[in-house]
Amino acid sequence: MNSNYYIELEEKYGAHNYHPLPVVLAKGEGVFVWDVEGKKYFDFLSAYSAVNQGHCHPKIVNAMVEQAKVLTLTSRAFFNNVLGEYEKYATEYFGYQKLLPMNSGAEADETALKLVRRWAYVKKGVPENMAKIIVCNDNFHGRTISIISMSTDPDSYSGFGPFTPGFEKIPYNDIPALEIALQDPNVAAFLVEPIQGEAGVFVPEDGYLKKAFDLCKAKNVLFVADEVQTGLARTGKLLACDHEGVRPDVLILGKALSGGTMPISAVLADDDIMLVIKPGEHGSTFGGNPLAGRVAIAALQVIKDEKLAENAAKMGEIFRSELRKIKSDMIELVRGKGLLNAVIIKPKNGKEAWDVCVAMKDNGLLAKPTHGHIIRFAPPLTINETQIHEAVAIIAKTLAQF
Ligand code: IF1
Repeated sequence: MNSNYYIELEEKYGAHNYHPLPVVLAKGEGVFVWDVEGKKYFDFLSAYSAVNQGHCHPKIVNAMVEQAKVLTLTSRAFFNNVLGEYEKYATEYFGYQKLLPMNSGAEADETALKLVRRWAYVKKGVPENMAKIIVCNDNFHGRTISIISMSTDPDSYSGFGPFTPGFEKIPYNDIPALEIALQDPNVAAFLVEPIQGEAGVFVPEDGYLKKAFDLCKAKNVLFVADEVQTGLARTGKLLACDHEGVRPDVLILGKALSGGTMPISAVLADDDIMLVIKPGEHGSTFGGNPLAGRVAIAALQVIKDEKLAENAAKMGEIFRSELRKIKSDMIELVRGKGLLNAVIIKPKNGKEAWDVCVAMKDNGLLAKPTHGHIIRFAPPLTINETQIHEAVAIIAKTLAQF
């Protein structure tokens, strides 16, 4: 069967909630994917940063296969012999006392919203149902009703009201605006992406996260970092917050926590925060299942063993400097950190980012535009220097075609 067969199946039987690039993938290995016709591509999206360890990493897949033969799911009605080991491994790995296991990134963000509200009532003395959470304009934290209630992107929220109250929106990368918002005594937390991914890899000015963290501490407000996309070595450090030495009070992880094999997410915090949620007050059928536990341990081990953060930092520098050498009037700006990068495309003769992505696909590299004119480039963190140069050559060749 060829690509059109599969595209038509999805058109006919699937919800139309995406507009994918016209390519049908059948195989992934490391930094490469192959379509049903056997054509090979560089994957420069990495499933939005869920495949940091490379497609189908053998150590992660083996951990999954072995555990899948023994026990995949117990629910939390019973204990199992994996969850505690995973919780110990991951809390020591990131330096927190407790971990609450969930599945999707959105579920982890929702969990964090509940956690900080409960903490505000129990520990800060905020009056019941009055807790506020400060968020940034152009944020992306997921697609659930409460999360889109925080969104300033009409594509995310319009037509899905009514919305969850209690969110204060301020400009990203704007310390004075945060200072003003923190005057409200009912603020429970400040929820922020260390780098705004969907907004187009918006890197805040140096020191923003540290200043924001210090302001929050001065007002007894929790600093919550959504590292679902920026975490797990993507930006050249284990966490993007590490670039500024900030230790979030609440850390949200997802995506590459499973190496792209299955949905695994987590919220980490210390006892004085995490223990405000009592038995039976929050949960999930699959949250903390034994299969996820073994897979997450393997996925985290690979990040350390293969020094993916160091590689992301090094390869990212080379990638950005090589991109900036490309002579093309369609490249307006190159920005990013580690291997989370974006190119702002200046439309030319009616051609824009989408057309560039389709042409790059034809030349063997997959990337996706975000918000019309920005192309995000985020390969698996296992990429090597030769592959970076090959990829840049494809990008340059493609832009020269316009
Ligand atoms: C889509 C991009 C979008 C996230 C951050 C939580 C979540 C995400 C910082 C929710 C998810 C995904 C969702 C996917 C496209 C992609 C994405 F930024 F990564 F490119 F949309 F903004 N926090 N991001 O980035 O995690 O529930 O999806 O597991 O919805 O189209 P999830």
